[in-house]
Amino acid sequence: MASEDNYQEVEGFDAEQPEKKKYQADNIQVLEGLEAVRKRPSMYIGDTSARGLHHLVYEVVDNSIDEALAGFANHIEVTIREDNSISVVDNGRGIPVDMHAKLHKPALEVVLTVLHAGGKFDKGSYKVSGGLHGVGVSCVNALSDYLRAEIHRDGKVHMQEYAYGKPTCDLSVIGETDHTGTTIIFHPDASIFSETVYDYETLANRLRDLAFLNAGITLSLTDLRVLDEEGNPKREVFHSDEGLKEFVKYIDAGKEPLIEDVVHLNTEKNGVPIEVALTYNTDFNENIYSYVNNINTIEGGTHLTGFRRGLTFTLKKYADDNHMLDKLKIELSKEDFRDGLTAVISVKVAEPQFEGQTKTKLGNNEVMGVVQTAVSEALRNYLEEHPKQAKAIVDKVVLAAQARHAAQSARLRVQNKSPFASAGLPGKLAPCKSRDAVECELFLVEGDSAGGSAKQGRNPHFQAILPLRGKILNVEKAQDHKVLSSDEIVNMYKALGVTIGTEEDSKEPNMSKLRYHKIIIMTDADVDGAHIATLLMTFFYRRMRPIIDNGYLYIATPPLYKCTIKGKKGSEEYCWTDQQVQRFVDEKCTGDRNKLVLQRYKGLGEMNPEQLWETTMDPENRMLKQVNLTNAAEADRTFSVLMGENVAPRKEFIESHATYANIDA
Ligand code: 0RA
Repeated sequence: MASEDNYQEVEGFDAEQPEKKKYQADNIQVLEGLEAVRKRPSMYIGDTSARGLHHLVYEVVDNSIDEALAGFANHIEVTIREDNSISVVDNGRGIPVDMHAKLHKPALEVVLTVLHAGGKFDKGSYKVSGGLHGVGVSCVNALSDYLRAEIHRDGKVHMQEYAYGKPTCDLSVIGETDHTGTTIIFHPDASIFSETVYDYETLANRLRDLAFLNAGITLSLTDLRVLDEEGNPKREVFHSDEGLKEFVKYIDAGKEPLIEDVVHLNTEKNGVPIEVALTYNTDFNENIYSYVNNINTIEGGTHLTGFRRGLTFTLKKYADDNHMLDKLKIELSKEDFRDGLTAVISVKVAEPQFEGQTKTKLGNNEVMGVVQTAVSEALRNYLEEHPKQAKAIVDKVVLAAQARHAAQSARLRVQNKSPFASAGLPGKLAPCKSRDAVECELFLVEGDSAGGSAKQGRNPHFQAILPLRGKILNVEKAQDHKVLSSDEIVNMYKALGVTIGTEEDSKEPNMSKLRYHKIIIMTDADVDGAHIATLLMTFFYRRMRPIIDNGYLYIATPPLYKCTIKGKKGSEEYCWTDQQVQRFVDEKCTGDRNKLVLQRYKGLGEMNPEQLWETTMDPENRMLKQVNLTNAAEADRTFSVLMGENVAPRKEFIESHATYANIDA
């Protein structure tokens, strides 16, 4: 294909203009395009915080994924370099470097400087992958203070460099090569982004998703900032031969399967490629993850609705046809089919319409029916061929219906109008005076004694204390009615001012009367404390997700040590790490460790109210970690793995899923 044909659809191009004028006009358009991106970056990449920063990588990787999905690449290497620049290397055909006949520049330069020019130009194909906004690699270029493109093509290595979206040199040949491919190296512009440090886990999660979503492609992540004892950088390779089937197994790794199989379909209907995998476990939560063109559709949409309808109708019909519901006295609700369900849905849509608050809800109506049909066909075949597994699933659905019935009365307990609730506030709560949720904080404190200290040490104007006795119920393993008859959990609902509907189908919490915008988990700095913190995080994750999504959940960090200079009153300092202790010795004890009196705190209970206030509760001094769970599938898997028998990984999990946020500074 001639490159002329490839690029004829560059926006704004007018073929009737005289040659010279046309050239200028195109140039202006190019500059205005990238200037617009730099002026209003959020319009193009969502935001300029950590999310936008990572989005740059997704954008470049998605171009390589497209090349792989077109059948020309199977390997994508992502590297975080020492200076937080990123390199993305693929083994595709290489971005074309020949002169663009009409724009008078190399095709590569067009791709890197014209908005939306990076994708495919022939009408028949569509950009299958694509970051959330599908803005193209030129946006990445505009928002980088440095970008280097190296193209291996036609036996030569071609190279060009850019700054702030503008070329700083002409395209040139810098060597010879025996293969083809594209390398993009970029360094985000610190004057645009509020955060410029890449998070390994965030990128790893996205690349892992992409490997499951695009079977056969190998993606790797290397972090040159982190070296092991032998000097090797941190590195992971992601590859899946079985696609979503493996994805579902990966998510359910910590769970007990209800059926051993994963029902897997991979088909195309009316030109819509559809891949779905589903299984059931013995837990009671629903975990459905849906993707459109490799984008996680957090808000769902027509593909998800089609899936649910296909699942519900097919299971219900199978159960009816086989007289499995004849004796059941209660009506089944569509929710009953989803207890213990884990599923991933991936569709590729030529012209996706994204709606909703975060533009992650698919609006295309034509997708609903095709997904429903595909799921119905595959599931019906599976049920007919596997009567034993089919019975296990239907039994579970019936159990869910019965549990839902039992939960209805239990649910009334957390309603203020219910006869169980007195004035609405639990007796153990020490409420704060302020009624302004934005400034109010609720401390969930491990144990009555630490709770007592916290009550004495707090600032009662905006800090409320709710002591929790020991371990709260593991909501991962409990049905609704159990969860809602636990005193500790009912107390949390009441203290927070959160209610849940009395409607049969409603599991959704009503947050409109939420009393606190900071909910702070305060536990001992030991293994039990970490377990309690994880149980609480699981509770919020499963039952009050908006608290986490809004960034309202925090973990307090009591110090591990108190350092004092021997015989010197008022010299004490609290330390959280061994390095801080060493610094205290170096600076305050003039390097003489004999002058150090080191007190190790084992639990919150060892601190008196003043110390607790000073180190852990006072917004001036404390360090809070904000709980952030950006990847729901990964978090879900982690919770079920953690909530198993294995104690050790919990602390590590909290460390890696809560970022130090000096939010009070
Ligand atoms: C346009 C046309 C062709 C390939 C590409 C773009 C391409 C883009 C990227 C971005 C990252 N990796 C990439 N690999 C390829 C087709 C070129 C041809 O016909 O040979």
